[in-house]
Amino acid sequence: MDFIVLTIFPEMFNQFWEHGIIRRAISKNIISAATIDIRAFAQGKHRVTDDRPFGGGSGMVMKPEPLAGAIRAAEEQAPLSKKILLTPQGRVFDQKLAYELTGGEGLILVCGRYEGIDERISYDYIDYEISIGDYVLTGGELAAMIVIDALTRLIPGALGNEESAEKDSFSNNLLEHAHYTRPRTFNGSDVPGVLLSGNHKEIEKWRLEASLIRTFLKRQDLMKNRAYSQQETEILKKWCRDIEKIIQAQSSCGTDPLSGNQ
Ligand code: 4F9
Repeated sequence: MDFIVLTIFPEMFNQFWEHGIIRRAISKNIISAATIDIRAFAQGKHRVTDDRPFGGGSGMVMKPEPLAGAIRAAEEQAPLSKKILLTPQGRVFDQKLAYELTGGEGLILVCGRYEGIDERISYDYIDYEISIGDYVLTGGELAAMIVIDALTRLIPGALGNEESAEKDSFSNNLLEHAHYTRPRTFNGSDVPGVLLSGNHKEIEKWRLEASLIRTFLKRQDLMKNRAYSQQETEILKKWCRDIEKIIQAQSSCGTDPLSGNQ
């Protein structure tokens, strides 16, 4: 997959391309990474890329001509890539959108600065607008890195055999179970015994239950529109029965603080 980032701060990406899984994916030709300096397409001695907004008001707007020049140069390098603008007004990025975007040849990611870019660029050149969340950044660069990072690790071969994107949080709309490594006891806490048992079936069952519990406690919103396997349904039903038993035990003891007849 080919990534081309259009920015007035290309140096921001130098470190990003040079570390961890992104670096390895580039060296294995699983992705290609390039930046285009929008300023290189600006005119005049000072190569100005921003200007005051028509209609007045505070803040500056990115001029259309340098952006159009940079986008055309990117299109020549990667004619099949989709052109994405990082903006708080876009579709909110999530794992589902990450999967969808890995289906394409590549992305041209346009990073705005200042108050935004001239509307005619969005209208004439941009295929999709993407937001990484409901907050305002000082520019699209960090958002572009987040999108590239999340996509790269989904491309087959980017993660080693040891790692897997299938088990990630969100890949099945559940959060991941807890992880432990050596030592067996740390700060007085032991690793759950089942993980030391060598019983793979029991370990898988524990992990599934741990995922369900975490998602229920931390992100119930993820659970609402999800289809459950038979094994998952059985786990949820068992919780119901266990909770029911706790409630019944307490009401038969007459200790229910709400019953008023203790
Ligand atoms: C981009 C915010 C994507 C959230 C771009 C200022 C942005 C952003 N998601 N904020 N420029």
